[in-house]
Amino acid sequence: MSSYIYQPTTVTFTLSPDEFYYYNETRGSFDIQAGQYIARVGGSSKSLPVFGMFSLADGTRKPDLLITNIKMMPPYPQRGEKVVILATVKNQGVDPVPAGTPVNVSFIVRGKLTSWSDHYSAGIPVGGMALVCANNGPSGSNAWNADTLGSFSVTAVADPDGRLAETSEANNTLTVERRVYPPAPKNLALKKKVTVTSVEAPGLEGSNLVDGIYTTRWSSQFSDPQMVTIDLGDIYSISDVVLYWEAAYAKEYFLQSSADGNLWIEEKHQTNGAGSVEKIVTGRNARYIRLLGAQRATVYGYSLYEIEVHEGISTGALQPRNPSIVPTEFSLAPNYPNPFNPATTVTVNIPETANIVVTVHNYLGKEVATLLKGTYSAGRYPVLFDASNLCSGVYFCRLQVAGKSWTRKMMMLK
Ligand SMILES: [Ca+2]
Ligand SMILES: [Ca+2]
Repeated sequence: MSSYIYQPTTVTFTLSPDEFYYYNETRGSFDIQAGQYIARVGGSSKSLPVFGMFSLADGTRKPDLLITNIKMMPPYPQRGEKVVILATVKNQGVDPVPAGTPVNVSFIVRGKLTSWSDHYSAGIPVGGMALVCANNGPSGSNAWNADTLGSFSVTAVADPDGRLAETSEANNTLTVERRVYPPAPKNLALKKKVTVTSVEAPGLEGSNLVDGIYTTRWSSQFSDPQMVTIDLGDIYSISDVVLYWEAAYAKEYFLQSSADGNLWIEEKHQTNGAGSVEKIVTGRNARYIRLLGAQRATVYGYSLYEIEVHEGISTGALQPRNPSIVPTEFSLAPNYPNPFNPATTVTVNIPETANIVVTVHNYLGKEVATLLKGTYSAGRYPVLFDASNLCSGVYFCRLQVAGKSWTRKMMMLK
């Protein structure tokens, strides 16, 4: 005869609702049946000698609101745009939100209450979802003004004042990161006055260069030289000029700009043009843009679908800020913000009228942007460096005046 020593051991089982759910066809939801349950434990499924009993009682059926996503209109806002925020609210509880019961949502941008929705009362069935749109805000507007470039946090809170009894009140908040994008550069040439030296045939007039339609074109007579002049109507800060060539492009041309139509500055002398789309960065204040075709690439004329002249991303016609404050020396003020993503402002201090160049270089010394180029009067010039298309890393901003230069280190972190 052998003897056994029994040593008591406590085993704990945690049962979650997942172990009890069944699909209730009548209600169309996953339910848990109230009543008595037995839990059995043993060495195998045929031998479960240890058991315990417990019962589940019916609780109050409640809805459970959960914010599943935050959306914005427009979805990719540009700086300066009005943004309306929306939330998708799911009822993952076991009781519907009946029609007539408001489903309120507050929207918080960078920690500040921006707008809210208090007009949705169409009800949400069990397992259903509602798209709830901000309809009001602290200033009486339902829109948030996208005033700063870069990423920002936006939080939506369902039922913020706790009107609705839910199975969980702790899951009513969702925070996501969204982004404000730099505005698309404005095409200053659109519908402006164009003069051309010749037209190949009716229907190919110079006005086709600035009609905003990329299938209509200007074509010159089949001879060199030919010229296009665009009058922007006023002096603007110009970041670049884009040429959309047809098959009959220029092998050699000069692109020039002028503030008064008399003194012309050469922006580019192309000697080996390949047609297609060419972008010429200018970074200058000008009223007139002139394209002088010197040598055609084909036996045909000069033919372009469109010429775009993009406004400088700075502040239109660049003027010194606070003209009464005149700096005492040339300098680059620390950029703000730093580190930045994706844009930062550099202030250029100019004590007297001078010919200056402000460029940005990567850590290999390669120039990646021209921020200012030309003659500027005394003042402080804040200029925006937009690095949306560049990668993270160290950049150097460089100011050059009369053979001297000043450099400032900047850090972009994406
Ligand atoms: Ca909830
Ligand atoms: Ca066109």
